[in-house]
Amino acid sequence: MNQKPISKEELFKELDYYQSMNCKYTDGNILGSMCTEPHPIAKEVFIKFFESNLGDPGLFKGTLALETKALNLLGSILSIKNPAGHIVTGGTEANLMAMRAIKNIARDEKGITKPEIIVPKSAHFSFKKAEDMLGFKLIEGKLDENYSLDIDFVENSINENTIAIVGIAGTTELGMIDPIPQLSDLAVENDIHLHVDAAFGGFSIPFLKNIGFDLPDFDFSLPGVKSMTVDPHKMGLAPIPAGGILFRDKHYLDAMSVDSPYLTVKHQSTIVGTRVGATSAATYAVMRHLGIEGYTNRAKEAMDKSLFLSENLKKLGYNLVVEPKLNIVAFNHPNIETDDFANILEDYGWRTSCSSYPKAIRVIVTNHLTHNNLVDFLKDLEEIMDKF
Ligand code: 0PR
Repeated sequence: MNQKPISKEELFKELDYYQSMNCKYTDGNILGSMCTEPHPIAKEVFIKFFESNLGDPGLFKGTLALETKALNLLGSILSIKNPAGHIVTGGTEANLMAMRAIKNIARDEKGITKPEIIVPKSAHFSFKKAEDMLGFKLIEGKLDENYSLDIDFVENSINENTIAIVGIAGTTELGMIDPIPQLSDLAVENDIHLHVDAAFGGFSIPFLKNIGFDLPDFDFSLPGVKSMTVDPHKMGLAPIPAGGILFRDKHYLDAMSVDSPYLTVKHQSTIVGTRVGATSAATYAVMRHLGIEGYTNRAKEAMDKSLFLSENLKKLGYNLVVEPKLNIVAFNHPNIETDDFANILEDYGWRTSCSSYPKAIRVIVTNHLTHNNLVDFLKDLEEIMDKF
């Protein structure tokens, strides 16, 4: 480290250099990110609350109250009053917490020592981390022709060690929604836990359903659903790191609570100790600010743009993997291998990403993408189609 302090000017010159290396959502060429430019209100509130530590919430009672209020707002869009849970760092931590609670309850209440959890093949890799850290066996469920979890596979895989099923509402790669109502029935019949990972879809499915989009029930209105992941830092326009874990009741938090004797609260259920409070405040603020109307408009806009993109891709001769259910469009060039196609798009300045199953270019139509950005993208795709 430098011996003497350096001036703010000198420091910021250096920082500006590094910041200039970053992509910006507002550049309009980031096509593969579930995150987007946080809402200006969220940014302001984040800075206002940035010293809050919810690891010692007795010192930050106001921020703790805002965390509860943010959870209640999340509950209000996911059909549950007063959910138990936390605003955490993201979908990974939320999924880890859900798996941890489930595993502890199955061990303590049912004596299950070799637990198995069924997830779709399309599940986010955070479940593999959870398997590694928590020591359960992950059973990867096969997908049906719509890339959703095959219900027969689940039914046939349930055995005396099965402690949970995971359904995804908005898969990472394709934005598909698993058959959550049927999974809920299976969970109830077999007395096992159903966790719904709506990290991506949780901020759009409720609003799209409200305005008539034909999407399945996926939330706490279904009796089998006992926990849900929903991420404000994805479609919720909150700043990173803001994930949400919601449980049907406090029993799930108690099942993983440890004593924290010298803190202002005597028990802690979260994985991290010292934890950011600013995102709880910012999540609450942006949700209140936008309201149902604001999120509905954004979800609708993202879907309209996704359908505009998918229809025009088809017209140009590209192969869609599947008709989009949410705002992710996955497609291939008829003659170019996906990775090569991604490289060509990169040369044109587009930052796309590839899905792995099936292999395809995956465009997440987040709110930072304007109609004009998509028109420019389609122009380049037309040129690529003519060339190859
Ligand atoms: N569950 C689902 C369904 C997800 O899609 C993701 C992340 C997670 C859980 C984990 O969430 P965290 O990353 O918040 O822990 N899905 C995104 C993805 O892999 C994450 C992401 C976001 C990646 C922005 C890149 C990016 O630029 O696409």
